[in-house]
Amino acid sequence: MNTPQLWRNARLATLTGDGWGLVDDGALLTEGERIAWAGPLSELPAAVRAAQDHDLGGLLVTPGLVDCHTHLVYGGHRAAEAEMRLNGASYEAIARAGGGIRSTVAATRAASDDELFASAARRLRALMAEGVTTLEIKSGYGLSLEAEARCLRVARQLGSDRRVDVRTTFLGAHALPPEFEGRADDYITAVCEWLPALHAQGLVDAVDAFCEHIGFTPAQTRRVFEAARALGLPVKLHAEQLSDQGGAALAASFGALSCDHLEHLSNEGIAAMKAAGSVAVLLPGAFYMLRETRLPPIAALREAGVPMAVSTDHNPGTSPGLSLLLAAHMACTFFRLTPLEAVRGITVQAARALGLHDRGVLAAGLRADFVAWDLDHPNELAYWFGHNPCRRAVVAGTERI
Ligand code: DI6
Ligand code: FE
Repeated sequence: MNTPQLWRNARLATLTGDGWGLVDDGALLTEGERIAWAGPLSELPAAVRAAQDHDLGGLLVTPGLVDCHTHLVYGGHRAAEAEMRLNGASYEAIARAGGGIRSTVAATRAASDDELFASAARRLRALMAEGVTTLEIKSGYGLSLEAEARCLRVARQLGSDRRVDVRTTFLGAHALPPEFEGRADDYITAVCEWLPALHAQGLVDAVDAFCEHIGFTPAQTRRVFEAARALGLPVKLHAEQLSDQGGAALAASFGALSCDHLEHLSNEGIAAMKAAGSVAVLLPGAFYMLRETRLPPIAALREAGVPMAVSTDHNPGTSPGLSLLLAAHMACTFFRLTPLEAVRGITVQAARALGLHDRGVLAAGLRADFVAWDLDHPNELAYWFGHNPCRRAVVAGTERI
């Protein structure tokens, strides 16, 4: 298992340092789950030349893609709601009328474990086919202890065959379930009580909340974060998506891994994120689907040196997309990220948004997660759309077929 394996005849884009890290006639040496060496084949130490050999046929090799913000596990879908929106109803109006997230909560509660697993697995296959090797999955469509646990268990199960690494995030504070109507503070009390129970079952890697006028207030969000902190769990936040609630600064004060969406982010929020080292996760799929016009403050984030990640935000309401490459493309066209920023945004910065420092670049000592593409240059990852150039993927040193 730990026999060194040589992966050669590749053009590497290591993404080490600040650039693409291009290496022509490159090679990777893996040992078990790790990269033991990466560089030009001509510089490979002679002693390891006897390793098992894989010819990558001249393909471009990048780090495996990381989708750092998804709501992949849910019942049903919301195509009819999307149609209502196209006929003039707003997302907020639908949410206030009990549709939106709540209708997915009802469908999720009604689904069997097998149905939840099967539908999420279908969606996951689409993401994996395009080179995703790590993804985050949030709960947030169960909204009871039992239903949230079920969704998190399904998420864990999706990663159990080790063809993809799944990180779970507890998003109990996503929406108010109908049984708590008019009692949002009581619901937050319940969420804070569920968290230790879920954590004790090994189901929670991070904690998230939806801080918004149609979600939860900053004060309620703070209570959730305090519960997370008491357990030593990292936090992240759906912040400043539809309005400026000061959520990013609040999350940053808890050392948040990331603040996500951020169309309405203020300068104070940017400064707080910079100081805390929080990653800005940009979600152009939701921006597109909601036909938003207000852009996240990309130039100010860039100037402040806040790392920017890009994700699908896959969910049935505002971003039913299953292409991380399309998200990267949209981050360039809509948000004006450079192709280098977008590609770093779906690799190294996305890993950082999950608190993972062992992946996202190709370097010795890191996880051997990489993808071989039928492309000349990595800038093409943010160029083509509706096209999948992924040819091979290796996860923790093992090729996935
Ligand atoms: N923000 C979003 O864009 C999704 N959740 C959230 O907090 C939307 C979820 C949905 O509409 O089902
Ligand atoms: Fe989201």
